[in-house]
Amino acid sequence: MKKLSFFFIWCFLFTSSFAQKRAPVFTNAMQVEMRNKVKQAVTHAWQGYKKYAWGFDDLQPLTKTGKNWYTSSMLMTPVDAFDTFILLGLKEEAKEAKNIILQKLDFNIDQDVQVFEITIRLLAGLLTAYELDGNKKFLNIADDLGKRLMPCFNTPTGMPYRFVNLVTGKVRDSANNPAEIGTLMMEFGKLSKLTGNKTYYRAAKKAMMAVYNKRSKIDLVGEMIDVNTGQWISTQSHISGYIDSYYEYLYKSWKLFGDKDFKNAWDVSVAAIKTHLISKQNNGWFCTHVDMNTGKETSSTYGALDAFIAGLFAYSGDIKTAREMQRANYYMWTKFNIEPEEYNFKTDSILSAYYVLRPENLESCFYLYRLTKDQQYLFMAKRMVDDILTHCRTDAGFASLKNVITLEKANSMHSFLFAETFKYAYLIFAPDNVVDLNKYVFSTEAHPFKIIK
Ligand code: DMJ
Repeated sequence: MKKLSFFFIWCFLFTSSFAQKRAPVFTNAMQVEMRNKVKQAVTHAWQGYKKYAWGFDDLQPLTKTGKNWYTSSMLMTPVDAFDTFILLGLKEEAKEAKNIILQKLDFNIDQDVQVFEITIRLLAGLLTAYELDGNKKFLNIADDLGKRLMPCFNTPTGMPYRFVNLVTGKVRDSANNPAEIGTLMMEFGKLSKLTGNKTYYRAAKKAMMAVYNKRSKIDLVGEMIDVNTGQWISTQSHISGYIDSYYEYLYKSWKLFGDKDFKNAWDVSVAAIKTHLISKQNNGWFCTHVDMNTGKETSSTYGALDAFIAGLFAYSGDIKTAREMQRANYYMWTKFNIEPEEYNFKTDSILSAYYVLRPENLESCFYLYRLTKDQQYLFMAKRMVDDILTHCRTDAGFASLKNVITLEKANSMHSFLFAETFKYAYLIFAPDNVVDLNKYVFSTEAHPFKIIK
């Protein structure tokens, strides 16, 4: 009898420890639940925008007021949000956004605007709106905006000024950076493909290749360049803000347009990133900051913006590097309540404690899950989405955080919450065909652009 009960206890312990080791499964039901949660969050944020900020660029979720970037509104939130509503099947919200865009959006505004931000949010949003909805008015507004932005390229190097006046064409700020110079290619290129006006593609490509041609002997670019002289103003090199989406668009422009010049530039650049910027740590692989000429480390800074790089590695086929970098991204997220804007990965401490509802960490999870189907990325994404919904929600929408440790909220809700953060949060848990990566390339603001053969 004793022997028998010992046998049963042994069987129980063996099977339960075996069960513990089995990887947890992210079921279909869990995916449906996550999709619904994200949809509810989107409608909650849109209700807040409609109630307190209708017609403005952005909602300020704490004061419950609207805010414009410049002297009058360019409808940042409706334009950035429209394609997310379509992809999530939010028909009523899509109709409301479409109506206000087509009735009110007018770029005949006498003010200097930041070329990069207007391009990635508005030009991209309008182009995708046209491709997904089919209404030609979206394309006409995009074309009008494109023409108003074009004077920015009138420099000896072809690299654009940072600001242009939408009425007079007056330009200013000749100190620009690779991200703001290179992250025009998909939008201006797409505009050319849709309108037949090749000048957009040519101008954006000339600008992007001008940055690439100014790379150092070790194939890195700096952080700031004079667009008139072509001289580097800052030789800091990294994949953080000011450079990040330049690299993103080298690869994505190749995917979207099939132009081999972009592929060659990407291949050279990514090899340099791997040699000089990747820093292998116990918590994953981070990207560091170095001098573009010597490759010598200047600061071990990483942050919320940098997190896009894991997704870009995955998308470009280097899954091993992508996995290691996402391990670092997730560590950075879970070490605190939510990832901080800037983080020193060698001292394991925060440099800038705010969080502005950025998407990049989720974006990388999205690419890794799509391309590996490894469920650990669904669990990672669930944790991040739940954290955002828990810590950033207000009764008017969602707020940025002043500090990821204290969780004190800040009075801003960027339009990229709709365009990117919510979109990737939803798509990770959605079937692949909602956006087929063989047919679309996401812009840096997560607007899906159709690949034209
Ligand atoms: C977005 O506006 C774009 O992704 C841009 O390239 C940099 N990051 C913000 C969101 O964090």
